Amino acid sequence: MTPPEQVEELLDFFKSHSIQYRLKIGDVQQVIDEQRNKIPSEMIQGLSSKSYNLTWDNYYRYDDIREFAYALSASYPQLVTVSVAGKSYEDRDLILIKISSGGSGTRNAIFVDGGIHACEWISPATVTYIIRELVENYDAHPQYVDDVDWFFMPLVNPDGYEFAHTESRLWRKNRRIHDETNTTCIGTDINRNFDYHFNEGGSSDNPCAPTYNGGQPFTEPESRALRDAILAEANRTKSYLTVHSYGQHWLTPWGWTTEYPDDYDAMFALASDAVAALTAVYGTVYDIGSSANLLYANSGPSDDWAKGVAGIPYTYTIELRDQGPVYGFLLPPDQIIPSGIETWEAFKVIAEAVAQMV
Ligand code: 0X9
Ligand code: ZN
Repeated sequence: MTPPEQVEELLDFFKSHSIQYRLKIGDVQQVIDEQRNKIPSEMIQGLSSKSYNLTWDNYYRYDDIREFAYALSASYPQLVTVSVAGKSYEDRDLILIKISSGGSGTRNAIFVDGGIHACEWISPATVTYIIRELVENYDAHPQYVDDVDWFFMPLVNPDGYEFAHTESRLWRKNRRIHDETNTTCIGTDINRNFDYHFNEGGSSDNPCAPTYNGGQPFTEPESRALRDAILAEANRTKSYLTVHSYGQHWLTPWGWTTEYPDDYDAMFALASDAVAALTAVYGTVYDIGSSANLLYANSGPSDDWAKGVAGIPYTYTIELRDQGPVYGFLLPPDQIIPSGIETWEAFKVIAEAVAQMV
């Protein structure tokens, strides 16, 4: 991005250095402003509930997401248990939602998280949509809850998320201050802070960088809380789905090497089935591949750790809508419900497969 008064200088620089360029968004602020106070679409009818504010026609704040969790557990105490997995740096509760209809902890489990990156607002919006579908529409498809247990951390990085709402829309990291004497460079990329091939490329040890890895593994309260929540159920968790945006990629580990995991074929086959179900709804295309091969090298993300250390076999990073180049992280809120509807189809496929696993 460049401020208007520097556009001419930037273009001159490109031209004098023979650098090719292309305009993606002419006025980023205009796109951000347009997305405030969107008029509710007709699609939300039947989605809104009196006991919480979320309607999936707009991006909601941390407090609304937390209240949604507690409202569901109050309305459906047989299905939903809410706990606090830890505290964020700024002391917000990290909400963990368990959905289970019984089985005394013997059923196979799926662990889902959202909102690791603060600017990827479609992630917690889609994850909460899926939670709502499992719980409020339980009667329509009880098997997705009766055959597996679900664990959701819908907003891993609430401090960054709130900062993206109030101060800086494209903020990515958490909000930890590393050095009281340097408060211009703060925050760690939670998705570079996990202890598996830590700092082996595609992460930064510069606190000013958007991919700052924290200097050491698990320096961040949010990554520690996510780690501990995953480990608590790891022996029966068959799939870990970490929901990000954007790009429409269904990614497998690894990020630190272009080598494939030993069981890549099985991971690819299940991903293909999930993506086929997703695409069947609106034709939204996803590509499938390992992170380092499809995207770029990066190390210390939660999915590599969940597979490499926690031993969860079907571990995916899901990069939701869109493909860019226009909206990217600024996905218009009228795409939340379509994203929820199509992603739910993919999650059903994962749940059916997990239910069968031994
Ligand atoms: O770079 C990331 O952390 C993820 N992309 S994002 O645009 N949401 O920031 C991709 C992480 C992919 N996972 C692995 N490399 N294992
Ligand atoms: Zn992300």
